[in-house]
Amino acid sequence: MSSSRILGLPDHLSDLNRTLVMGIINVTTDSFSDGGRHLDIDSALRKVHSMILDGADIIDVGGESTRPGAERVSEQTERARVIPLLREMVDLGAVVSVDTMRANIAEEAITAGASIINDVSGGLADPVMGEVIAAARVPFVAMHWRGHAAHMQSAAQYDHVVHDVRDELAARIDGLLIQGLEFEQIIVDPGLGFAKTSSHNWDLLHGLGTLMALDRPILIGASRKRFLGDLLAMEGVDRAVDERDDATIAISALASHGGAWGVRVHEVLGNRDAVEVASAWRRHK
Ligand code: PMM
Repeated sequence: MSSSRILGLPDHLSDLNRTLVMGIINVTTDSFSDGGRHLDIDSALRKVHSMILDGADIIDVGGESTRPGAERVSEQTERARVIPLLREMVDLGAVVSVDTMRANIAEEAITAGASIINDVSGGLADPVMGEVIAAARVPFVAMHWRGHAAHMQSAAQYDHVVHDVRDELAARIDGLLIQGLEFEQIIVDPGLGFAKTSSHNWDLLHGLGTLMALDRPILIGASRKRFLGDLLAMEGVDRAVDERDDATIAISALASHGGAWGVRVHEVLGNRDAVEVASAWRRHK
């Protein structure tokens, strides 16, 4: 597992000798896995509470779907979905990450108690994001991104996907440093499914070691994604979204063994078990 320190991460998460588990709560109408399920605050909080009991280290809340083809929601809608829920999550004792591409939402979220900002655009979608994160000195997940969801699949063209993603993430790190972030604030993510085919996703998982050359902790978001549906298809029919958790757990075990800092997942318990197994495996080598 990457031993790189992360500036601003709560102490109890800095010293764990295992991959962290980030549970997902999407407060959207159209996310591919849990869209529409958590739009009311009580149902969202029940899910958050159960993820905490299952051992989530961090809960990532998002108010805008980024599935391929999705249209953007307004800032006002995103704010109304995320900020009141975030306050309640912080009151419950959760370490909260906010999945947003908007600097204004990030800034308000940090004021309301968010510990981490997770930006699928790595700071590219909003030119002010870097300045906000630099000033706040919170950890920042910079995901590999080539454009908004509505058009991203047409950008899934690479000479060598692992080297190209590594180099584009390195350029993103440089850009964020120029905006004033500290190197230790940055967590990177190859962005599985974002301008990636199934085959690109597998290449990137296999190439985790190459991405480690960036010397930053790596977050992996494979949970329930379409490439798992493809892999497990039977008689030409993709495996249903909510029947992809066992495959997600297998990826978490392998990614953890391969050195991932964190896994972003919909169902926490099995993934937490997987990273514990990987950690025991390492300890007994
Ligand atoms: N995937 C989704 C949304 N946010 N954030 C990071 N850092 N990495 C990901 O892979 C990622 C993300 C899309 O999945 P969802 O709709 O299930 O949240």
